[in-house]
Amino acid sequence: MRIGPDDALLVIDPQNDFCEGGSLAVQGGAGIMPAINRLAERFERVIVTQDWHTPDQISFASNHPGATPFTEIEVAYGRQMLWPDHCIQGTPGADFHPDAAPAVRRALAVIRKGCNPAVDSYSGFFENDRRTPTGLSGLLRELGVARVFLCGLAYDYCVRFTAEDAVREGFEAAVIRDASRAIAPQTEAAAQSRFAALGVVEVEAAELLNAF
Ligand code: VGL
Ligand code: ZN
Repeated sequence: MRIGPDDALLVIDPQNDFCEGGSLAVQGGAGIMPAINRLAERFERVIVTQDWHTPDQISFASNHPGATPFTEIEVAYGRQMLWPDHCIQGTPGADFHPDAAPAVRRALAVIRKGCNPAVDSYSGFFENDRRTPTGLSGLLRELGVARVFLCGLAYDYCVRFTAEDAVREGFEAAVIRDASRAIAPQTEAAAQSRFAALGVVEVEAAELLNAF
């Protein structure tokens, strides 16, 4: 494997709310930032996504009286997991984690997602209706990117759905396993089998750093 100008690093949601002390903390979340920074330093093209919700976001359990986080409901576009309030626009929880600052500084673009209160968005490409684009596909295509390497939070949600949509949009996709962390073991296993089925390769950061 060789990394070149038609490769891009996608850093998914390296935000305070997904790290220790945040409202939707992923175990070991902050711990992946040093690896992400090392990778970002080497890639010519770095793009960061940012979960960016309004307080009335449909996927917040708090907006459904009597509902609890981590249960599912039926919405207009299908089943939707309910979450604790997180990554609310302009709050410290939505800010990038300070340990991710070097990678964020390198980014040529920040793609914000989940801004529509009526539709959640895991993927950096499409909202959870799987139809409304964020513009990321067009950006990558115009830059001549053919392959994307994904890392960040969380492996089993936003990294997973971004990787799936990358393949659907005609990009090659690889997930950097040790530069991502999952919310739960069950959905982590589900993501792994989807990756295997779709041809999304799983790589290690050290392997990639040797490929420049
Ligand atoms: C995410 C759940 C809700 C993620 C975002 O970044 O994986 N997960 N919003
Ligand atoms: Zn979210």
